[in-house]
Amino acid sequence: MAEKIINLKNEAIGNILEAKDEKELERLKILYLGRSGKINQLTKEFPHFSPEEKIKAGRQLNETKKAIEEALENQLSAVSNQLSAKEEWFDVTEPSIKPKIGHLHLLTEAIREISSVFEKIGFVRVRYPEVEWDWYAFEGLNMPSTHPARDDFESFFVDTPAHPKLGRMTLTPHTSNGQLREMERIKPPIRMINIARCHRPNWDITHTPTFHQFEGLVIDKGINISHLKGIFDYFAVNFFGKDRRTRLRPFHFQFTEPSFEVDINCPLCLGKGCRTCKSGWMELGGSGMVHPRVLENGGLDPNIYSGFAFGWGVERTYIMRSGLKLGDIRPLYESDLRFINQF
Ligand code: FA5
Repeated sequence: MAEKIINLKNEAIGNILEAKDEKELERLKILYLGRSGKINQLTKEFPHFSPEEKIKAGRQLNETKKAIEEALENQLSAVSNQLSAKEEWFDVTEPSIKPKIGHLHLLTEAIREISSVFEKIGFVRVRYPEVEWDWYAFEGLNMPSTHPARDDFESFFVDTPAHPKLGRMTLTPHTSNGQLREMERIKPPIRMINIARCHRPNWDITHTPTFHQFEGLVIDKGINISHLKGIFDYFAVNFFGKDRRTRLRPFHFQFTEPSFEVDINCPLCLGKGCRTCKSGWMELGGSGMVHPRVLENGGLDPNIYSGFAFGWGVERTYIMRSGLKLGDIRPLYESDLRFINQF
């Protein structure tokens, strides 16, 4: 009996390994393992065996059954792999489909370009908290809690307990918090460029609730308005183009004295006045000489040090660059690929 079983096993496995498709394997399964298959045929001989022979043959038949089942399973997966390999065959000489490659967002490019223009003349890019204490965003910048100038920087305050010295927390409405933070971090000479996200409850074609500003701060002995003007003209030429210039208009900020609005000449008429710009100039952002009280709040002696600061919108500055005609800044934050992929 033992020999018969071994022969059956060899025959079955040999046939299974030869099988080329699922249909043939199904036929072999019925032939060997089916109700009237060859294994069950052998069990018909059992009644003639002694109890010991029955146990021995039963065990051997079970092992054979298992081996045939395993062989069927392995051959089935080999056959289907071969079929799918055939289906996946491709011509390596065929021209390929160009993969879709992403690119940097317009604002990331703007931030990198602005940083690199300032870094070339020794400014250091820094980043400070965008959820900030009242002291750094307002109080320390000469805007006590009841001062009406705070209204210009409408803010999202955070509903957390106030710090005994630094006050409440707010989402930064401007990057000027970086002025005090930088004075705390290092002693002059200071040449900082702080680019960060700002938040104000605004929503129209030139205002979004989240936007970016870049804040420059220069502090040293003997810094005056001519340094401020020189840096602005350097930026105008290196970021906007060789014929671009800036001009200063008197303004008011609580944290700078004197304060200025900075304009840049129009790319079309270069300052003469045209239908697009009317006056020949377009507004860039705010600036001024750092207020002596702000220097003191930053731990510096205003009798020794002086400095200037400026804070401009990244979005506005970037779209003002000639060639980029964006009538509305809101799509910059709408993640619409039809818009983003144009740049
Ligand atoms: C300020 O925020 C001052 N901290 C700037 C400053 C810094 C003055 C240092 C003096 C010294 P202002 O509120 O004007 O200033 O904002 C500056 C620029 O931020 C604006 O010119 C504009 O380009 C941009 N901006 C302000 N609010 C928004 C907004 N909601 N959406 C998009 N850009 C905005």
